[in-house]
This record gives sequence, C-alpha cells and structure tokens, in this order.
Amino acid sequence: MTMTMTEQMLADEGCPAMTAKDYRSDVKPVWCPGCGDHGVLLALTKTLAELQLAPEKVSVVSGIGCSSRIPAYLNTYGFHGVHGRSLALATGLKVSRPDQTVLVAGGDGDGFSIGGNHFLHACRRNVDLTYIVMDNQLYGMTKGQASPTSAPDWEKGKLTPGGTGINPFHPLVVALASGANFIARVSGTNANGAVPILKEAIEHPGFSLVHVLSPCITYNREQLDWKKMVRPAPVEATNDPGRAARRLMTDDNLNLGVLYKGDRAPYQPDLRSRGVSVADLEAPFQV
Ligand SMILES: Cc1ncc(C[n+]2csc(CCOP(=O)(O)OP(=O)(O)O)c2C)c(N)n1
Repeated sequence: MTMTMTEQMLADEGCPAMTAKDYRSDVKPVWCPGCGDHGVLLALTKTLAELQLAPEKVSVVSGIGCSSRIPAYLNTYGFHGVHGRSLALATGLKVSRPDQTVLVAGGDGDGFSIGGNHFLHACRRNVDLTYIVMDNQLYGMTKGQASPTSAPDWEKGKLTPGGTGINPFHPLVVALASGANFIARVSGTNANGAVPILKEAIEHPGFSLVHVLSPCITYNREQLDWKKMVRPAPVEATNDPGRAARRLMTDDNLNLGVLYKGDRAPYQPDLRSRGVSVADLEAPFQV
C-alpha cells in the first residue's frame, strides 16, 4: 500500500514525530469546565501520538450529545452523524475502507438508548472498530434526563423526580454476551491512565468497547466522587468469555483496566473479491 504524505514525512529521517497537539483541531471544546470528556479528548490525542498514526488514516465517527462533539476537536477525519447511528456509519466506513483506523465515540444515551440495537449488532459483527462510550449516566446535552445507565434512585433526573426505579443497563455484560472482542474501562478524570488502555483497544482486532466513567459536573455533581472510588481491576484481563462473564456480572462499575480480551476473527468482507466496488455501492444514490 502506498504511503500518505504524512506517513512519508514521518518515515523520512529527521522528521519530528507527531505530538498529541498535532491531533487537536483549532476548535475550542464547548464542554463545561470539569466535564470528564475533556480528559477523553486529551487521552485520545496522546494515544494517537503514541501510535504515530497519520491523521488522514484515522476517522472518528460519533452520534449526538455533548460527548459526540469530539470529532470536531480532532484533526483527523470526522463524521458527526445522527443520534444513535454512529456504529452503523462506522461499520460501513470500516468495511469499505479497511485502511482507515476507525474510532467511534459518544454517550450512554446515544449508544445504549436510541443506538442500543446497533450496539448489540456491532458487538456481534465484530468489525474492527474501537467504540469509546463516555458514560455520565444521563443525557447531558438535553439537560439532565435519566439514561439507561442511571441509578434507579437518582432523583435529580429532569423527567424522573422520584428516580426511574429501573435497574441500570450493564453495557459490559451486554457487550460480552453479544460478542465484543475487547472490553475495558477507563476514567475520564485520568487521561494518562486511559492512554495505554485506549492504545491496546485500538490495536486489538475486532470490536473493542472502552467504557469511560466521564463525570457530568452540571447535572450530577456527585460523580466527581468517582475519582476517589475507582480502582484498578483486581485481576488480569482474561480471554475466556466464561470467566469474563462471571467477573462482569459482579462488576460494580468502578474497576478500571482491560477486563476481557478475546480472540475472535474480525468481520472484514473482501468487497473487491465479490466484484463490488465503492462506486457500485454509491451508484443508486447518485442524484
Ligand atoms: C432522533 C433524536 N432524538 C432525540 C434527540 C435529542 N437528543 C440530543 S442529545 C440526546 C442525548 C444525549 O445523551 P448522551 O448520549 O448520554 O450524551 P451526553 O450529552 O450526555 O454526552 C438526545 C436525547 C436527537 N437529537 N435526535
């Protein structure tokens, strides 16, 4: 495969390496000061610098929400899609452009409510994507409604003053049961701690879920306590889905690190050998 201009420059002797700053666009984040998503942005730029990926070889796809604004703040390709459909977009992109490193980002509402069905099938298909979910256990952008990961007794939800009374969705258990190939959790308040895990997730073939505890200081200030409550997972990552299932079923949402690392082969259809080109696929949509 021919090198892109940046790759060629990086390969040339004496050319300075890409730094985290090189992956930031000049758009200033609109997130509230103290929002965990700032930490994710920083961790992501540091990870891309560690991997020395050429920005034009990386695509970041998102849905809708505060967290889904992240592609605008990066100097890579980006697609700010519609609510809950980031994984469908990213799947299409990766199967037609396997040379791209495709990252998907968004919130718990985007990924587990409106996008819930896509989440199940993205895990099942196991296309080589890294899905970063910034979980603040609420809908931030629409001003603090309960989400599928809200605690049942969280009484400050704008539409649920008495709490939802419903047990939260456990994205990691669902991901494992649906076939995800890599499952990890990081904290949005510890960017440096997130870097090696994001790196491993990007490098691991197949569908990788990185669950981020990303506090929303505006609609649930108590989430700032997560910083004191999180801990490294007490056991090493396993590649045994049965053992991972037992661990995840008792996971209290506070264990950080790689929790499951599977070895399923990613789904990557060879469109060319089937005689299907991107131009063929696009043809019916030409206006
Ligand atoms: C089809 C559709 N339904 C509803 C909305 C309204 N809406 C925008 S963002 C959002 C939820 C965002 O929550 P989350 O994904 O958790 O992200 P956060 O803002 O907390 O980062 C909703 C319901 C929309 N934009 N489009």
